[in-house]
Amino acid sequence: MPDRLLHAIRDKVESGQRLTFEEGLYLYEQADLFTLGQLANQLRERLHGRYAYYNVNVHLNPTNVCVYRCTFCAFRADLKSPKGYLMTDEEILARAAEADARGATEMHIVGGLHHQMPYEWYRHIIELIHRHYPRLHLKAYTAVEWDWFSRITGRPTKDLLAECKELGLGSLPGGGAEIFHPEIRDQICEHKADAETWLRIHREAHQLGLRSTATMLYGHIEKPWHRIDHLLRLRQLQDETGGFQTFIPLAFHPENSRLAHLPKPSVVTDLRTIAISRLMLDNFPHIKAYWVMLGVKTAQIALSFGADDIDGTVVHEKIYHDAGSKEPQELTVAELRRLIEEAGRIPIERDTLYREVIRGNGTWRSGRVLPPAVSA
Ligand code: V47
Ligand code: SF4
Repeated sequence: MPDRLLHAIRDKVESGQRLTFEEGLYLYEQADLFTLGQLANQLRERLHGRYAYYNVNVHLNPTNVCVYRCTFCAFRADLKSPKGYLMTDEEILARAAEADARGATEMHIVGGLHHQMPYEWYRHIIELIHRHYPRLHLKAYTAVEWDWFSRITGRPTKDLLAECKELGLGSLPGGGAEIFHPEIRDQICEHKADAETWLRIHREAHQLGLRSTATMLYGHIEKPWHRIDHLLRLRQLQDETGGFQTFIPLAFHPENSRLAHLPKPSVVTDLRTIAISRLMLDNFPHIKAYWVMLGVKTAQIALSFGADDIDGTVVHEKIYHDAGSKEPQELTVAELRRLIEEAGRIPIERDTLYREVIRGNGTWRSGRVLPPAVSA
């Protein structure tokens, strides 16, 4: 029976048909890794040929103080903890200046939900950076943060998104999705935005013309069926709006978290998750192997298991390094390109909206939308 199922799945992938929940679960639990990888790679190459994308970006986490206590999080700090920090305007602008000087096209801004800072502070960060560095694309605040802003202001998230878009918000990052199913979500992050809220906020962003990404935190207490359920909820919203650009599976890093007793997901789980994401999310243009989280070596292999993007130079990464990541805090463009080429792929620099970045004379501009084979 399983062999027959695998043949049926192969036929469906080859003819561009959609996979079901049962087929996704079978791929997780029973399919042989190489066959799975080969199927995902086939779809990946149909969409992107031999290209693999990277970007020149910088992370900014304005505060790590957070009212929530997600069990997997090693980044957060209590209000009075010596580990807690809150960046000043000067520090934020210095980071933005550094990003601009490095030729970054994107600043990825996420952080804690500070007990005492009002929504206006988070809004001010967008306005401040955009006013001084209008070319930097600001990919800012997860749906969990937007939901928090709505809770503390009493204003609808759609209004807040629209207001910040006017001030320079460019798109939404995909964090905070974790695992949607309440059986797991209620155990790892019971108080923060639930699945319906997370999805509603991304729908609203898409309706406002903002693009976004989506994530899934895997390898902790969830089962494979929770992951498939998660992917199908994303696929459904993407059918409706088409606003997601990329899916990023995030491997759980246990160190220093309240789940430190759990093992890290294995490389086999990492590769299976990348491949299954590619196959199930047939309406997502891109699958990202985030090198900080997977490690550079697994990220390289992932480029042949369904992934077509490896994120960027990153710089100042905190969330994974607080959780024990031994990967470097940043990669240079030369290193990113080399690791893509070594994996047998052709590197292309993209901006946040997946347009080719053309550089020369110490400056850059965005060119054609990538990739030619996909209309995002
Ligand atoms: O939502 C927190 C995860 C996310 C841990 O949109 C952890 O392009 C593993 O979403 N082990 C934030 N994961 C990061 C994120 C992201 C990263 C890169 C690119 C993009 C994008 C988004 O990090 C959180 C949570 O799911 N996280 N703690 C941990 N110990
Ligand atoms: Fe706070 Fe985000 Fe950490 Fe949860 S994952 S505790 S919301 S910083």
